[in-house]
Amino acid sequence: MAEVLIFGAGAVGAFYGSLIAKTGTPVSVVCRSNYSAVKANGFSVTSPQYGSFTWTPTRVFPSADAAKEAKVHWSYIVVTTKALPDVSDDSALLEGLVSPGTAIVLIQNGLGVEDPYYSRFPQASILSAVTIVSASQPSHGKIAHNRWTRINVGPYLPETHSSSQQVAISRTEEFTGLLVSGGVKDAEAYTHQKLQQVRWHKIAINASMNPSSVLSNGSTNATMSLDPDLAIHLKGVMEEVLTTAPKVLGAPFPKEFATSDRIIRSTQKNDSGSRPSMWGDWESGRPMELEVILGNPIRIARAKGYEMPRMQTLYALLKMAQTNRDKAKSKL
Ligand SMILES: NC(=O)c1ccc[n+]([C@@H]2O[C@H](COP(=O)([O-])OP(=O)(O)OC[C@H]3O[C@@H](n4cnc5c(N)ncnc54)[C@H](OP(=O)(O)O)[C@@H]3O)[C@@H](O)[C@H]2O)c1
Ligand SMILES: *[C@@H]1O[C@H](CO)[C@@H](O)[C@H](O)[C@H]1NC(C)=O
Ligand SMILES: *[C@@H]1O[C@H](CO)[C@@H](O)[C@H](O)[C@H]1NC(C)=O
Ligand SMILES: *[C@@H]1O[C@H](CO)[C@@H](O)[C@H](O)[C@H]1NC(C)=O
Ligand SMILES: *[C@@H]1O[C@H](CO)[C@@H](O)[C@H](O)[C@H]1NC(C)=O
Ligand SMILES: CC(=O)N[C@H]1CO[C@H](CO)[C@@H](O)[C@@H]1O
Repeated sequence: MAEVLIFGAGAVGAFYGSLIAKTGTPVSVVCRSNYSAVKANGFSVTSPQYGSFTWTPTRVFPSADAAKEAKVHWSYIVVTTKALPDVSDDSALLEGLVSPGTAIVLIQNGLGVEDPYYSRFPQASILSAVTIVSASQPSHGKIAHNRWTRINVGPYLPETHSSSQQVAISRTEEFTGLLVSGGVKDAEAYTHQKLQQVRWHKIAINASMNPSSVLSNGSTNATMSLDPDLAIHLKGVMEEVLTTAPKVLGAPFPKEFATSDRIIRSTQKNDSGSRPSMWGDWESGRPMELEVILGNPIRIARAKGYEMPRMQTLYALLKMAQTNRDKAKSKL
């Protein structure tokens, strides 16, 4: 039977892990700060869709090294840490866990998250997943699913000559099938190309809203999109990404993907007071996912000869704000 390991069982990892476990598949987890709580009591999940339930993972490990000692053959290693390549290369921690037949699934935001895994584990199938779920872990082991479950999974196949293409495609379908059987009705398998288009399209939203909220000291989505000057700025960033991505990927976006005007209009209408999660990271002194949301898109486009000056401005300002914040913190 397939054995699944969730690496970094926070909000997203524990949520999807708990649903895959509903299929009867053994699902184990690597935790960190929440290890003792999860080891003792498992996860308790609350969800408007799935109700309240407790999930006891098959095995709970305090670290990747501890998971290695269990000597399990993992069919899937699902990576749900925050993608912080400037802080740590999490792919290195999977050395010794990946064996022949292991597929690595990345459920993370941003661009370029697959590359470290793809380079380090050339034999493994790399699956790339994007989700719009809204979930959090308000205290250790307590997972609050707020809304949405949509998740798209695609094989990561940047080189068309790769001989293991077919394997990665069938593993994508198999993994998506696990999610669907676990109750995630809107899990869907995409091609490599369409999944990368989804990643770029999400960058248009996250790279415009997230840094702008932090740099304007915590504005909500609705406040920003209703302010005449900020609305011009948001649209400018979105357009920059939405016109650059098709050139980088060599194909136009599918017609059904929202335009910048549609995104801004729907944000204006939703005055629920919500802010991008990057604001929460900023306020609580945690590292922000700056590199995968801003730095990597800028560098990937630049390597193909395209500049995104608005993105570059946001990136430079926010990175220095983070550096200064951390310097001030370390003096305390
Ligand atoms: N939450 C959402 O609604 C949402 C929606 C869409 C996409 N995403 C994306 O999904 C990804 C995961 O986000 P999340 O909200 O689930 O983050 P999260 O709650 O912070 O979960 C990440 C977990 O990984 C653990 N971890 C990190 N490094 C580890 C290591 N070396 N060994 C063991 N455990 C480790 C963290 O432990 P610590 O507690 O010790 O840090 C934490 O429990 C991100 O890329 C995010 O942008 C999230
Ligand atoms: C606010 O924007 C961020 C995108 O960066 C998103 O995560 C969040 O869901 C948005 N909230 C609403 C209500 O649109
Ligand atoms: C930023 O907002 C916080 C509240 O979220 C407030 O305490 C702080 O004074 C503000 N900083 C500036 C520079 O306005
Ligand atoms: C608006 O945001 C709230 C909370 O952030 C959410 O519950 C609701 O579904 C959103 N409405 C729309 C139309 O996106
Ligand atoms: C990016 O936006 C999505 C909504 O489109 C949201 O779920 C996610 O949390 C955002 N990521 C960050 C790091 O803010
Ligand atoms: C580092 C950290 O936050 N550890 C916590 C893990 O969870 C237990 C139980 O909730 C806490 O007591 C620890 O402080």
